[in-house]
Amino acid sequence: EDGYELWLRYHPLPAEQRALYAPATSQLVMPTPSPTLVAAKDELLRGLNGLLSQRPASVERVSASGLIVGTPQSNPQIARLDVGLKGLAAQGYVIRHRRVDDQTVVVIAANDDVGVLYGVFHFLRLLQTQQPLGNLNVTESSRIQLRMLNHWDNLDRTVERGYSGFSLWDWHKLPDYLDPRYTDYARANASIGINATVLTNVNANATSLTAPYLEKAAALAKVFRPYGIRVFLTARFSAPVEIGGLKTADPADPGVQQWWKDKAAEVYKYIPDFGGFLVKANSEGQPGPQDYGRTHADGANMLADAVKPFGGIVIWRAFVYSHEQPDDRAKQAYDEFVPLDGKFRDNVLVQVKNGAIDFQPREPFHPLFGAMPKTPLAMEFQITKEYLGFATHLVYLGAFYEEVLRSDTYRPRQGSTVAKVLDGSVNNYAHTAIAGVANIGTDRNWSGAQFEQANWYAFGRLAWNPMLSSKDIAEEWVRMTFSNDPQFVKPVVAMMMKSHEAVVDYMTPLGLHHVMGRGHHYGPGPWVEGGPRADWTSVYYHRADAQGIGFNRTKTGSNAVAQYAPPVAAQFGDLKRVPEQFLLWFHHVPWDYRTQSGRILWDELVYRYTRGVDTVREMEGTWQGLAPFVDAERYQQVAAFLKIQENEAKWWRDASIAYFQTFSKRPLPAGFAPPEHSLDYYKSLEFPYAPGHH
Ligand code: BDP
Repeated sequence: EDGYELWLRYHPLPAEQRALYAPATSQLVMPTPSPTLVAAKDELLRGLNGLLSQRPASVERVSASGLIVGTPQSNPQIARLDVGLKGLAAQGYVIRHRRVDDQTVVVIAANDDVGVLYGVFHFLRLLQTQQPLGNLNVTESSRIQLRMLNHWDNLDRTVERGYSGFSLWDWHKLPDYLDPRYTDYARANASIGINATVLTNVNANATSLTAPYLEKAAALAKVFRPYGIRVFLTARFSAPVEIGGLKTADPADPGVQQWWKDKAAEVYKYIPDFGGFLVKANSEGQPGPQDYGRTHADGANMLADAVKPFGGIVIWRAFVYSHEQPDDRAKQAYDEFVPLDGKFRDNVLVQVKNGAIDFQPREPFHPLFGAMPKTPLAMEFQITKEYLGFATHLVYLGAFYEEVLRSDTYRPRQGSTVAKVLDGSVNNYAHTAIAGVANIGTDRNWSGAQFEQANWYAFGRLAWNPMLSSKDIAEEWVRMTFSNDPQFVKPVVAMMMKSHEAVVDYMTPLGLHHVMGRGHHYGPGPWVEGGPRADWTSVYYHRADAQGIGFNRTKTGSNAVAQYAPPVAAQFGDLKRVPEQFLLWFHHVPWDYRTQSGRILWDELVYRYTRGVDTVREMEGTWQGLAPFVDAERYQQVAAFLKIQENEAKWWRDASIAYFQTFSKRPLPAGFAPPEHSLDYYKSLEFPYAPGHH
């Protein structure tokens, strides 16, 4: 097995389990008047055939136990049953036991076809994870309207920060050839409730908005449509100049406004259910409204007006930092966007990264969450592991997503978690969205590594319901992807759940951040300095000196803490109360500062770096014991990648200790091995062909 099947791995269940499930699925009442229902039925039959070797008889009325599936419109039997569809949100579904025609049946029902498809996937998941089917009573719907993937895919098929091969979108052969993989991609996403995809990189190419490329995008949209997935594109702000022949892209210029209106109309001719535009503007050299003295709101609103007549939306990214380099990059998005709250059109969302710097192994939640009550904010997580060891390091991000989603913004009051800001319950947002930067490419296993699939999976499940437990999600995924055997499930879930803390330990313990190799972000580079921008170096972020280490973001420093609600600011700003995981994020701390363990800061750093490496070794040991439960191909790949991770964790530890010791000038605590090589050796390592960097 190469992992291609993902978690939709419908391999035969054990005989006892089949014997339990087979009678419940002997007949099927499921008319399929729409492509989505056809897809749902195909999936159901494929799943039952694989899991149970069962092909239910398609009937109009049951004469034995079976399944009744559909909407009140598609299936007259569902119209007659009261299964509680009233008030269910769009794409929600129910799964219930009922007595129909004197038979016990399972009803999978929804108000819309996509809900039915989701219900089918849920039902199959119950079988795949070997759940009891007695008295099913499932009601599911999502408060997050847009659960979206952001592909950072270029038209030449390279993927920015992609570590799993090339882009799935074969632009050259589109629209004529539709790779069957597009359908499998759609199935996988639909199975976890993902309903939107941005096909193109945020560092956008205006060519994607020309007619030939719109035709190609339309062909993809057509494949995805039955699976409830809407297509979005990134919009390059200077497109009117680059492909429109205009002299300016100034959003106040009537000619520019008209150009975008015409362009939107053209896009909707190709893709009638087009979702809208995602825009990165005035960030890292991308063009934007500020080039013309206009604000982010001016730019977003112009595009919003263009897509409005067609029901489209604009997702404007808050990942901005300007050319003038102020004292602390962490403050810039907040400073630029909070004053614009209330100035955006009602079809604009602002998409905010989970933290204020940039997808670090761990960051405190972004202070914008909760701070823009009049502007729907979308979450941007990164699924691809740009700063976390690329695809080879086993890091389960579900645990980190959960940590962020459950963080309390205290805006406007205690209990206003990031999840509640996102789902609109705090500020009554009209639009809600969670986006993830995809880790998907042409590798047979889709994500570059078997365990990377878990991050795609966890992202989708948490976007559907941000209150789910990441541990439960990990367990589902392990059961579906590998095995239901408790002797396998338990240790693997435990390994996944400690993997995030491990990477934080060996890369960025105690709130360190942005200390990776320059540009590619692969491997340790705490010594990185100089170059075009101070805030693209490591020394800017860790600020190690003879006295101590860490970025002072308190009142006596950059005062970035003041961007949080007062109770949060008070906690983060207080050396005694700041959660230790963010210690050096917010404070410059003396080397001999006593940490909670009783160790001084320097010793604690060494301890954590070492603990990170030790955890990876434990993970390797765990995996070694599990060979009997996994096919050889997937077993070997995971084992080999864990070895890479171990070596690189040690590289991180040793290089970081060797470097920071030049400031702390302290010995390693007793019993801790010195770095294997000299600091010069680590500094000399270079990776000109590290993947994924533009
Ligand atoms: C950074 C990446 C860069 C992206 C940028 C973004 O290094 O490749 O273009 O974020 O999100 O993390 O726009």
